[in-house]
Amino acid sequence: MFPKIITIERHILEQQRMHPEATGELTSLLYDLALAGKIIASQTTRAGISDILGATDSQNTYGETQQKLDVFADTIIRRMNDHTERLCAMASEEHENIIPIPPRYGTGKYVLLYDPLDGSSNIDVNVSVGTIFAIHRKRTDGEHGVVGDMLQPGRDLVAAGYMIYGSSTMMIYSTGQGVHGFTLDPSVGEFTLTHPDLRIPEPGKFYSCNQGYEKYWSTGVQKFTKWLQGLDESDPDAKAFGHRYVGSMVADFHRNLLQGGVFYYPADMRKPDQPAGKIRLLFEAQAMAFLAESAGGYGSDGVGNLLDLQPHELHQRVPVFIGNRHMVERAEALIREHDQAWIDRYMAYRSKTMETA
Ligand code: P6P
Repeated sequence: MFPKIITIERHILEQQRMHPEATGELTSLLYDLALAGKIIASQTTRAGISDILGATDSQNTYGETQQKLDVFADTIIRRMNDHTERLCAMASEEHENIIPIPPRYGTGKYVLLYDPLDGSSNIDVNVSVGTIFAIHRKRTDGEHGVVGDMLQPGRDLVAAGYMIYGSSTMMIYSTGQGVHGFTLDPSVGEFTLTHPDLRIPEPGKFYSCNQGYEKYWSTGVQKFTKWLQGLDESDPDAKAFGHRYVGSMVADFHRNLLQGGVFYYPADMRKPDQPAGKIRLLFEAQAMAFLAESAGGYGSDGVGNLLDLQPHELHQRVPVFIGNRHMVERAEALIREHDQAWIDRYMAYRSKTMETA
């Protein structure tokens, strides 16, 4: 008897049937992203062979040097999606402004936000990297999308997910009806369903943070980090969690999704004028929080649910605590108890970005 093979196309179509109003555009958009993932994977898995390793002489909007694969991945996603008439605009972590659909092409009802190659600083050392994507419905008038179509809360996402280019190439996505994982079978060039209905295992097993920066974190986050190590004097019987940190958010999130755990990237107290840390709300955090919540977990900025944040700038940063709900809520409680000064600065930053919207 042949095993039942569910390709990503078949699965998305089955998901679509659960939405009678669906027109198939989202199905096709997700399929286009899967194809872009295959093409990107074809380069990331042979980066040392083709002349695609190393840095370009250009920088992105954050002043970070762009890796050749960053530019390649960004170009592939843009070109796979600019003519399909499913999108009315795109936004990329690698571009300061939104990417309009060229006038020669028609437009559609969705906007796509993406980080083309998250963790790209790891490429040259052969560590897993990934592509993160988020899809919103257009909400403004007019044919072409504008930045206001990008600035929507994660709660309103139509779909989100990532590709991870590691020991295998996988695509994980959710339309809010569970989280589903597909593994690329290179022999046939298809993503096939290998991880249906993923749920974050309880209790969490790992914590993921760049602990080298612990001395620069707020008191509440430092106490959270001690608790994770079983070193909280007020809870001497607390267990110690394993520590795993890759330095690619996609890879760290993926492990925690499959094995349970929390990923966090808090603000650096040395930079009081940057109370939101490093992670980008629209290109990294929203998608991961959407997936975490769809898999029974939770994503917070340390104060509240990341999905409820009303974004105000395309490249807005946000502190991130994402994974098992009990672990994330412990972080929130310790921050509430010890970090009022940071909370005040962070809330002022959030309302300031509201003013600039
Ligand atoms: P650090 C990659 O640049 C990224 O945005 C995330 O993928 C990753 O989790 C984080 O930055 C790593 O940052 O400061 O620990 O190198």
